[in-house]
Amino acid sequence: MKKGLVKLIKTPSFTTDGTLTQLQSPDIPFEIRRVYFIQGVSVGAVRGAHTHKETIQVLFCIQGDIKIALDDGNRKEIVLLDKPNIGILLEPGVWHEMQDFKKDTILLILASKKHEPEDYVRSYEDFLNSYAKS
Ligand code: T46
Repeated sequence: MKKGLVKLIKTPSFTTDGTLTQLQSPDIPFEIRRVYFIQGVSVGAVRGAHTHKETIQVLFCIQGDIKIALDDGNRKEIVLLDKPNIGILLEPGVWHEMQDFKKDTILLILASKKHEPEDYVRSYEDFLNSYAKS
C-alpha cells in the first residue's frame, strides 16, 4: 500500500456530556508557535492553494467536515477530515487546498512557526520547480 502524503494524527478525546479533545505533545510533534482557526467560509469555497517553505502544521476539523486536497508534485490525494480528534500533519513541500467547506465547518490549525508571508509559495509553477516534496 502506498504511503499517504500526510500522516494522520489521532488525539485522545473524552465523551461524557459533550466531548473534550486533548491536543498536546508528543501527539503534536513540534513546538506550537501559533494557533489559528477558520470558520464562516462560504459553502463550497476553496481556500489555501499554496505550500510552505518551512512551517509544519497540524489541521483538525473540529466541527463539520472539509476535504483537503494534497499534492507533493508527484502524487495527488484528497483527505476528508470529519472527526474532531483526527487531524493531519502537513509538512513543507506539500501543496494544499481546503475544499468543500460546509456551513458549520471550523478548521483548527496548529503551526510550528509564527505567521510569515515569505514562508508561503503561492505559485504552483514555483512549487513544482523548487519546493515540491517528492
Ligand atoms: C494554511 C491553510 C491551512 C495572518 O495574518 N496570520 C495567520 O496566522 C494566518 C494563517 C493568516 N493571516 C492573514 C493573511 C491573509 O491576509 O489572514 C489572511 C488569510 O490568509 P490565507 O489567505 O493565507 O488563508 P488560507 O485559508 O488560504 O490559508 C490558511 C493559512 O494561511 C495557511 O498557512 O496552510 O490555512
